[in-house]
Amino acid sequence: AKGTPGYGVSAKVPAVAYPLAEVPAEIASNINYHAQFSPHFSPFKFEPEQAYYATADSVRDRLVQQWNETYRHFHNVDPKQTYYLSMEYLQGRALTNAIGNLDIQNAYGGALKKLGHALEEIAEQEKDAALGNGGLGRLASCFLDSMATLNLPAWGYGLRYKYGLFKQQITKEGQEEIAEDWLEKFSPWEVVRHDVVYPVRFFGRVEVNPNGFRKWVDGEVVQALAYDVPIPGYKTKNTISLRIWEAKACAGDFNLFQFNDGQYEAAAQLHSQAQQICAVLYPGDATENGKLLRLKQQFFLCSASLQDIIFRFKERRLGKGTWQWSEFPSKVAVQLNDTHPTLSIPELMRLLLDDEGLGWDEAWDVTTRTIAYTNHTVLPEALEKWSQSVMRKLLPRHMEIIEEIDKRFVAMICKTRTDLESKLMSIRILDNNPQKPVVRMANLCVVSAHTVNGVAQLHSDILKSELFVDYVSIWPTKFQNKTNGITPRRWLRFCSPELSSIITKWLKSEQWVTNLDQLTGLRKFADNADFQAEWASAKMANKQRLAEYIERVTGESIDPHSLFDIQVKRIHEYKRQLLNILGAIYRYKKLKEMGPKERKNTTPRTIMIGGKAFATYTNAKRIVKLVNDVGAVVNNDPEVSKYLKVVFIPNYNVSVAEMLIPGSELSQHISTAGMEASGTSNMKFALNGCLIIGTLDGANVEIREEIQEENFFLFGATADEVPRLRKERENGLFKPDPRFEEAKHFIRSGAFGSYDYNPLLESLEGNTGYGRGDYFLVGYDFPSYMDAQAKVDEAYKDRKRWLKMSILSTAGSGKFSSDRTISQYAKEIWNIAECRVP
Ligand code: GL9
Repeated sequence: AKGTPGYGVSAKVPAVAYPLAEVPAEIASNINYHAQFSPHFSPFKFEPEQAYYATADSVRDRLVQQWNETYRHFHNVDPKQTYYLSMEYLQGRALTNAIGNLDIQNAYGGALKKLGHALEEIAEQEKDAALGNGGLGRLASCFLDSMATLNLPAWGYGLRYKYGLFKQQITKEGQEEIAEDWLEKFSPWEVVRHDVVYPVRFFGRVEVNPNGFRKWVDGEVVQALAYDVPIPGYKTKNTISLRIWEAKACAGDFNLFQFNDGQYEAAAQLHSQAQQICAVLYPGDATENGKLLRLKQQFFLCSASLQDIIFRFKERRLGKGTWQWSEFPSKVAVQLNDTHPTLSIPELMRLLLDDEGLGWDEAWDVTTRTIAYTNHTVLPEALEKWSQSVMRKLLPRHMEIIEEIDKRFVAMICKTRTDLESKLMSIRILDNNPQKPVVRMANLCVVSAHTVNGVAQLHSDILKSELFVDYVSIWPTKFQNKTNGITPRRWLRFCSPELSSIITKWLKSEQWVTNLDQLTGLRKFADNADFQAEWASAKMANKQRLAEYIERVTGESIDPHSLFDIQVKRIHEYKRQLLNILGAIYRYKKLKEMGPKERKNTTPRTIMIGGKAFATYTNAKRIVKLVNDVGAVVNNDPEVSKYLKVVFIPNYNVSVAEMLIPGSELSQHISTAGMEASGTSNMKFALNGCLIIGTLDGANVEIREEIQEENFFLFGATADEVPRLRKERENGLFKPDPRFEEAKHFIRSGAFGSYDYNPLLESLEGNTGYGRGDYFLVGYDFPSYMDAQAKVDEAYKDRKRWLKMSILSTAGSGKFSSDRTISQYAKEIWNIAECRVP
């Protein structure tokens, strides 16, 4: 399976710079041009929707120019380049981001005004590109933004799912999932490359020729067709690519004979099979998903991307005299975003062994020097394991290669590390348990990658001391930490222009946008009354915008003077939305018991919770239902609703986050310690001057260090206490706090309706849920959580103190820029350097 001649750079194509419209009048005419000549709609309509598409087309023209220049420059310089392989990207909207990064807000804002539209209003027309589930996918998108902004020769590979993450609707029953076809009309942000097509094979058999060479033949072959999405850097020409693959049948696969015979479905069978591959994003939320189709998707990404990478490597060697495969790792770095693209390892081996004719040792050397692996979770159910028989059927040659890697690893241990022989059962790649023989993908990654990293210091420490402890003794220098980060462009500069302009004004420079450490310069103004007043008014403007949004989508009117308390993330028992809502229930009960005078002395709060539950995760869906039921009672209680509101925010996604986060004052990051690898929304909230109530988990630990402990509301057991507490819990040694019992009892009394919440409550008791009774220690952490919440209420009463804490949160967030994270990957893992387009 050789790559067809693809995206070559022909000397015949001159590098012409077409003049771009600069002033609003010219831009307006360019937008008009697109409305007329990119005929997506009838010509005489120019409603916000048409205006959006025409504006996007106009902005895309500018991107394409920079993008081609970037590609040409990389091609000529031929630097070492990184390829980020990820099954998920959560790009969100592109228009505001592109306009912001190109620094053309004023020009486009002015142009649209001339055409009778407001930029903000037409930007709302864009559907989120939601080709991911949560933090892992959003991280990949933040990374692309930083790679482009840092002028790194790097780009992303992914899949072009037709249906991205489902749309969440809240009904009386709770969450309902609705398929979301983000390409329903089309996306103006992708360019199809009809000349970039690679064959990807499935099934078939291994043929051995007389001189012992092995070759994968027969089976079915589908075509991978490239779509490129431009990723502009901030205030730089560099514009990199996110290349997403679509699966297509081969032209000859349509059976005209069958069609003419009236067998229409059979005739198109191969076409519809191919289409299935990229039809849906698996809505997995850190759960193992043993679907054959999922394995097909993973291989499809790996095979197409590696063929493309090899094609480009060869293309750039052409005309440079002789070259050798051993140079490949000095030109190519491949980063695996979790184990989902692990098949890159055997696929690169196969391409080198069977197609390029390398010997095992040479191929292994090239592969292991090329590939690096990031682990994103320690949840056992999320560690991918594939059935050996499924793998052998779908990918017979890869299974052979994996067996050989496993065999050589075992031999190496038996020869050099007899002390580890007793551990072989758990550290080798194949689990040959006759009941259920599987391939352990994380083990394959650790054995094959030159670097393995976790995503926050605590998480990386846990990898080294628990999950991968035995490998550390074999390869002590393989393991690293790369604490996650977020892009300050999308997550502050563009989503909160009010706060951004105050920061720029007081720092007397806008350099913080690309050098986020400069935010520490705000520390000296934390007590300054003028600065505080400006800060408070920007936060208030954002709260008002958020309140309007909430009213629009939920019908609930909330008081912008109440404390805005937000928890938004995927719904999962380990993230403990249940702890939050039990706290809210207790608060409600106490407010009911108070007299009017006492109530007046409390801190009014609006608790907002949002997030999607995996469709088959019953307890997560029950939590969604409970939050909604509690809201229905509390918000309609005339005695209490002035002091407490509980709102479920439907359909949480990237663009909703861009609205919520700037308006937040307190956010909850309250996972059971040791379970949240990093978290990234914690960073977004802190950056926006939102205080955190949280456990010592994931990146919370480092955020608390950076913003100083007195500005962080800490509670809960620590990661090293958790195993002992679980044991005690199992042995009946746990004595629940009466407040916890009271909250649960209140639900059971039917205060929030007749829905049967017993299964959910029982997961906090006895020996149910995960089989081990309150595995997530909600009961254990409840009292310290409530105490921390009481401190929040007190702190909020003191305006000056709260504002100071808010300012210090932003000021201490510099470390959490994805620019810092990506610079570290570039230096410490990829060994790549800047390649700036002149
Ligand atoms: C995750 C971790 O759970 C998060 O703690 C981490 O911040 C991100 C990014 O490193 O990765 N791993 C994982 O499988 N998901 C994460 O969010 N899940 C989803 O993306 C749904």
